Amino acid sequence: MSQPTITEQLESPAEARETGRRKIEWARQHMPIMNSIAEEFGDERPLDGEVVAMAMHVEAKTAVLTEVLAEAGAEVAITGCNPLSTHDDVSAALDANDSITCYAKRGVDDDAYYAAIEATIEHDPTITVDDGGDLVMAIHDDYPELIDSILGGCEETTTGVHRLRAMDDDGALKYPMFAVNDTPMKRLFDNVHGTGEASLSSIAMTTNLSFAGKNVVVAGYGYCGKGVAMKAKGQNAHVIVTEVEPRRALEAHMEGYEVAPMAEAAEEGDIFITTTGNRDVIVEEHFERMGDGVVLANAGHFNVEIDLDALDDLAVGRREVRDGVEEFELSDGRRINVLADGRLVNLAAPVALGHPVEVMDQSFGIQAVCVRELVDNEGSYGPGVHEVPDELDREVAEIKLDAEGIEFDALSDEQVEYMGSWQHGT
Ligand code: RBV
Repeated sequence: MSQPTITEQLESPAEARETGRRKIEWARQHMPIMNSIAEEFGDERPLDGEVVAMAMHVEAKTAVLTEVLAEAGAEVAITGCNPLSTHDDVSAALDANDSITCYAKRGVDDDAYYAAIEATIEHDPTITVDDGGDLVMAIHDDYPELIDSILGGCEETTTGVHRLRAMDDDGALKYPMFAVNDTPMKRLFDNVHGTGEASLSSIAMTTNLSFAGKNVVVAGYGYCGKGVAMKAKGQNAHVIVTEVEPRRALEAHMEGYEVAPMAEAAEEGDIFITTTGNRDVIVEEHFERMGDGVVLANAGHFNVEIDLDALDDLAVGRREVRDGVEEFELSDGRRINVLADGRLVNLAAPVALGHPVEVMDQSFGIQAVCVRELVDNEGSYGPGVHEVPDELDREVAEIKLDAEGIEFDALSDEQVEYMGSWQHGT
């Protein structure tokens, strides 16, 4: 069975290509890190002869990463990492690039989603770039014969790194994977500011409702939850944080948020945003306590945080009240609104654009230098999850500071000596 590319699936691919190309050009104009890396890659062609398979959110910024890898000499096969985050026009523009084959299409069912992942694997990748881990998992489950010729891969997101570490602990991860998510350049910016801004803007655009004066419940106070809470506070909401980890609960408290169990927060909240990466965060007992008209959105990678099956069982009626908003009516007349089918609202709502260009420039800068690192050091990273070498993260930070025209200090020799010694006291 051969999986059709996006071009083969669209009625007017030429038109789509044109709008997609405009979106990519806009993003690229605002991605100084990717442009700097592209210049180096274009000269040195570090990926000549490599085949990169990617499963990521196929939209304009991701397209820039994809094209930069192609400009470095790679053949690239790409598909989506979520059925609702693909922009078909961008997908078509990418597919028109001679070095790139793109299978991503918005709104596909599970079978078509996984068939597209398999189609990228059929290109016999030597490198994989994943967001969430579905690609790496499919290779281990269904194409183990390819593992020997794979140099390694990179994982973009918290949930994917979590899955990989569990796999590694079981001895099941058979090639090296860089935890791109865990770098300072990624998670202090993309996870905090990117998730915060994009989740709130997607919710605002999808509902046309204000945050001001609302009780916003943020489930989880990891990097993503921190960002969502901070931005919601900045929009004049009263923020209630729910946590299961005592230090994080305390941190949220010390940062000025109300902290409460979900069972209590359920009664207070107007808007709920889940960011935990875990399942069953908002379940039946919480739906039972919520007020009329609440809005539920998820910003975690998978759609497991809000128990939609339980909500469906409770509901006497269900209808789409706005594009991207489904209203569940309960027997006592209360209405609970769920955004984007409980999928990550920052990317999967119909109006969502993903995280802002600037933060994705950073994340994808790390992706690009990690791919280069795998090729430059072929064979020196063993199977398993690897931290990204800190000098790569610093390299990307310095490119960004340079592009922003920001100068910063350097340690003197005496300071370096001082920091490296233990003899200095009072
Ligand atoms: N993310 N990608 C985008 N391409 O617009 N926006 C967010 C985009 C990534 C982000 O890095 C996060 O870790 C991951 O999506 C969650 O799937």
